[in-house]
Order: sequence, then C-alpha cells, then structure tokens
Amino acid sequence: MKKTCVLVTGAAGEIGHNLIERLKQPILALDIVKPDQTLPSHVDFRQGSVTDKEFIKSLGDEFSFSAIIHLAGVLSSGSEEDPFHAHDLNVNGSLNMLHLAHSQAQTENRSPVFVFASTIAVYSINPPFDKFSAGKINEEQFLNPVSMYGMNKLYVERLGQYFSTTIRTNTGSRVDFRALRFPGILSAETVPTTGTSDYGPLMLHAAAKGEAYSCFVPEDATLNFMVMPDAVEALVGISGADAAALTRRVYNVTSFSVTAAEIKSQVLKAFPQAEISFDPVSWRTNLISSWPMDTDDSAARSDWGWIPRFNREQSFQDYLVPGVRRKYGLGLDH
Ligand code: VAH
Repeated sequence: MKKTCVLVTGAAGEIGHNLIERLKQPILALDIVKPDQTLPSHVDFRQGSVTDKEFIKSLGDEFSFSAIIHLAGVLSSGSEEDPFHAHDLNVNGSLNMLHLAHSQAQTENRSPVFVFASTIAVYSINPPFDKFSAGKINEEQFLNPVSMYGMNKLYVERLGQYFSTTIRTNTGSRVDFRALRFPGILSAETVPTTGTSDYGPLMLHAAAKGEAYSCFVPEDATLNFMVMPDAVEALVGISGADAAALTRRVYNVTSFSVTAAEIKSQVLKAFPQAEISFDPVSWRTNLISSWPMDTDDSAARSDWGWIPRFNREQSFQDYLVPGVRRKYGLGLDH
C-alpha cells in the first residue's frame, strides 16, 4: 500500500524551507541537499534531483501524491550565468514532475493537484513600451520573456495547461495544474541565492549583520514584492482552492511595488548605521527593467480569496525587521 502525502520539490530552498514549516499534512520533502532545519515528524526527506527520471519514477512507485508543490529551479540570475543547467533543471526537471503526476492520474484514476512556482519574469516590457506606463499588468499582457528563466517558466506553465486539458488520457483523469507568478520575495528567516530580486532581502540581512552592502541595481529600480509568509499562504491557498472556482490555471499574486531606494530607507529606519551603496550591474539591471513595476492579482483575489497579510509598511515593521533581529540575535532596540 503506497503512503499518501504531498510532495514538495526544492524543499531546502527559500520558499521550500518556509513551506514545509507551514504544511501540517504528511510531506515528502525533496531536494539535492538536506533542508537546514530540523524536520517536523510529519516530513520525510529524500535527497535527489528532479532531473533524475528514474529517481522521480521510483518515488511514484512508493508514494501516492495527493498534491505536488514544485518549487525546484534556478532563479533568473543563476539561469543567465548557466543557461544550460537552468534549462535542464527548470524545464526537464519540471517535465519529469508533470510526467509523475500524469502517471499517477492514469494509474490511480484521479487528478493530482500540481502547484508550480512561476514568476513575473515571464513578462518582458521592452521599448517602445515602458514599465511605468504599463503599470499593473494582468496575466495576458507582455508575455514575451527574453531571459532563460522567464522563457523556462512560461513554457512550463504551457506544459502544465497541456497536461491538464489536452494530453491523451485512458481514464479521463488528468493533472490539476495551477501556477502562481510570484514577484520578488523578502524573507527574514532565509537568504536568497541565484535571484535578481535578491537585492531587496540581501540589503536587509547585510544591515542586520552589520555588513556593508553594494546593491547591483540602481536606486530607482522598481519591482513588486511580497514577504515570505504571504508567498507561503498563497501556495497553501491555491493548493486547496476548489477547482470549480478557478477561472484560470495561472495567477498573479503580489503585495506591493517598491524601489531599491525605498527599501534602503526602510532598512536605515531600523539599522541607521547600515552602509548601503549602489553599483549597478547592467545585465542584472536590464532584467529588473524589463519586468513589470506591479502586477494585477484581482483574478486570484476573486477566484480563491487571495489577499496579502502584509502591505509595504507592515512587511518591514511587523515581519522583516523583527524577523532579522531574531535571526541574528539582536535586541529589539538594536
Ligand atoms: C528572481 N526571485 O529574482 C526571483 C523572481 C521576479 C524575480 O522570480 O529570479
């Protein structure tokens, strides 16, 4: 008898680390490295890569996955630094996970929920258009990514829709694919790697550690963000949403739009001694410049009740600053 559980890939990554703390049902956590936290008793861990077809198939022989939350991937900057590895992990790895879900839909005659962490990097606003005049964009606009990461993520979204609606099935059951297009994410507990929006969290963590930080985008770089607790709740929300209520398979979710200079001023409020400079790196700045300044998440709000808990001020005052103070053992009045 197979054990039934939720599979979380990328479980040792930033979102994965926080998600497995939040989920209370039996979880199989999967990553190429062991999560850095003590795993709760309801979380089993398996070490391996989503690019390893035989390994992923073997998991399907042992477990029945009620849902797969697929977070494993290389983010935007890492994908530009090694586009071949990025394509393998982001695309072939995701195809292996969709194959696993499709196989279980066929053999168990049910529709496993498949939640995919996508990104606002699927959008690309380039001349003659301007991100600021484009404003809040919806899920159908500017879908012409030019980065490896954005192209990978958009293609996997399309694969997910194919597996959910078109692929031939001998039981009438197909994968129930759902994707969230995340903005930049700011976490107090974890530090990002391989992302371009990392400048936001890195600025804050450096200040809390008393380290100088040189920001690789200019002061006026504008992007939308959300804090990690809201990102985790969005994953929980879309995973549990009633399929009949969903009018689409891919949703924007966001909280606030902010410039790098505004992040700096929020950080200086909490850490007045922080040394933050700006030394833009053109290829990373170009990525941020092509992404929207904000996205329209009204479809998520109306279909499955998405609403961020933290706005910009609350994000810093109620979560980020107290959180990094706790993480680095600083007093509340440091
Ligand atoms: C990245 N954090 O920087 C991700 C995100 C919108 C950016 O997808 O690649």
